[in-house]
Amino acid sequence: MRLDNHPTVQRVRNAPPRAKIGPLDAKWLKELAKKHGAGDAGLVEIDRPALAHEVDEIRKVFPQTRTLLSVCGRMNVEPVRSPIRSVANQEFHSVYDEINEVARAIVTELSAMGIPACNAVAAFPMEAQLPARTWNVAHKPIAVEAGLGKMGVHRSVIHPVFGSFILLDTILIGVEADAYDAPLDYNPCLECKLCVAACPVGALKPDGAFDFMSCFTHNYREFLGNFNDFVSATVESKDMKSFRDRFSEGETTSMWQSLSFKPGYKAAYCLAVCPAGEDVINPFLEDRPGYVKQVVKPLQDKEETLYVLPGSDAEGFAKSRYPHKDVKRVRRSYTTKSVAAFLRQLPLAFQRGKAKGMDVTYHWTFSGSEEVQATITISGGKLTVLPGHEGEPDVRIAADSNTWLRVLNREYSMINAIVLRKIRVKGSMDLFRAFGRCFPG
Ligand code: B12
Ligand code: SF4
Repeated sequence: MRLDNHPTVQRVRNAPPRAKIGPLDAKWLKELAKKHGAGDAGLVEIDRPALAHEVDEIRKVFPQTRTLLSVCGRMNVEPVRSPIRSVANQEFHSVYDEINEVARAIVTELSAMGIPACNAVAAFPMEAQLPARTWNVAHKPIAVEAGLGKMGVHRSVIHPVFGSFILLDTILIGVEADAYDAPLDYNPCLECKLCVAACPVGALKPDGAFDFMSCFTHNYREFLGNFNDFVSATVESKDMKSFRDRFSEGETTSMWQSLSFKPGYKAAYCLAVCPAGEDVINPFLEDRPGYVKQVVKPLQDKEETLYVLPGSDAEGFAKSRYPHKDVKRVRRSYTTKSVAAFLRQLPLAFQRGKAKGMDVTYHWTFSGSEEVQATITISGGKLTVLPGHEGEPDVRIAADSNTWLRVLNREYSMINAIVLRKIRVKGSMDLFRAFGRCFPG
């Protein structure tokens, strides 16, 4: 049959022509979001310069995107603050489900009106196999541009009224709107640093720096990559005793609970203790020591297991700051698949406590299957990774890329690689070892 003769084609062609859609009424769009249950909503145009670095990722989800509708779901404060974390986790997961439903309802209504729209996922993203990052749409920078809040010291977005007790989602719309929102002109974060005081593994630093690896190792013990540690313990253990050294009976049961129901965050104390936001701040303003005693202390006093990488900043921090908590060493849970990934992961794994006093430039030259040059500088507690060779190095490292990856992934010994000259270090071996200490596990 010719396309022109197909009944669907004939019916659609004979229907009255559809009116051209857009630009959409911004006020109406935000009210639509609230009607479907969003706590708040804001709009950003796709070509906002502050989001330029995100556009390619957003377009992978929905290429026609013209407008970003940022929405938040509101969490109840007290459950998030409960020292019993299953209670807090239930609140997180319920609101993730809720905000996904809200986004879906908005998309359904827009689609029915002929407005193309697509909801990006709100809960932990399911793209774990992507090489660079596991999420496409980064909700935080969009929410900031949409005026929904600003990032606080704890690096989550704080809403001016609801405070830190929000979860985010974004609806990608294929039509322009007639007005867009601007970022807030102040930051609701009070800089009280209670989030820093509450984090059990010291992942948040007073100057706003964030130790991704320490948060990921502890808080996400039963998520994503850390599940690989459970699998490797199962495969590698020669008997039940050696398995239980790595996973106690309680931990195995807890892993089962995470897999059967929804994964349990081990902490999220940074959000729990945050007093910011007009609806939240009163108890903090009225009696600050009383607030700390009631909200922060129970989380600090809680007896629990803290998961750390051997030799990490978190290990030293947790042992000295929380002697009453059990500090358990666990293994790094992911493998590094390429030299490019190694260089990308360095800032996430960097332990600045281990870099104290260092002022060193390393020139790396990888050969073999990946030919890459990089300059890595560790100075003033900061790490910089640049492509190519820049400046004068203190240490030169030349490595066969496959061998380097096998050493990183604990499949081959560093000493063998050096003896067989597959890895060559020119300069101080002490400085080379100091480099390794900055990336434990
Ligand atoms: C990656 C991620 C994480 C990572 C990194 C955290 C981070 N600060 O970005 C980990 C796993 C540690 C994490 C933890 C948590 N997260 Co989270 N997370 C995300 C995710 C998927 C993307 C974050 C993002 O856009 N970062 C980009 C920039 C803006 O963030 P940044 O802080 O400047 O930079 C960090 C990241 O870029 C990260 N990074 C850079 N490259 C790479 C590569 C990889 C592979 C990874 C994993 C990370 C990473 O390292 C940087 C330094 O920390 C979003 C969901 C989404 N699709 O947007 C949720 C999200 C940010 N998380 C959220 C929440 C609630 C949490 C937790 C409280 C979970 C919990 N219940 O314990 C903790 C809080 C930790 C903290 N203090 O930040 C909420 C925040 C809501 C809000 N009010 O802002 C979001 C928006 C999810 C949602 N739909 O609501 N999260
Ligand atoms: S706890 Fe205090 S410092 Fe931390 S994000 Fe909230 S207001 Fe800012």
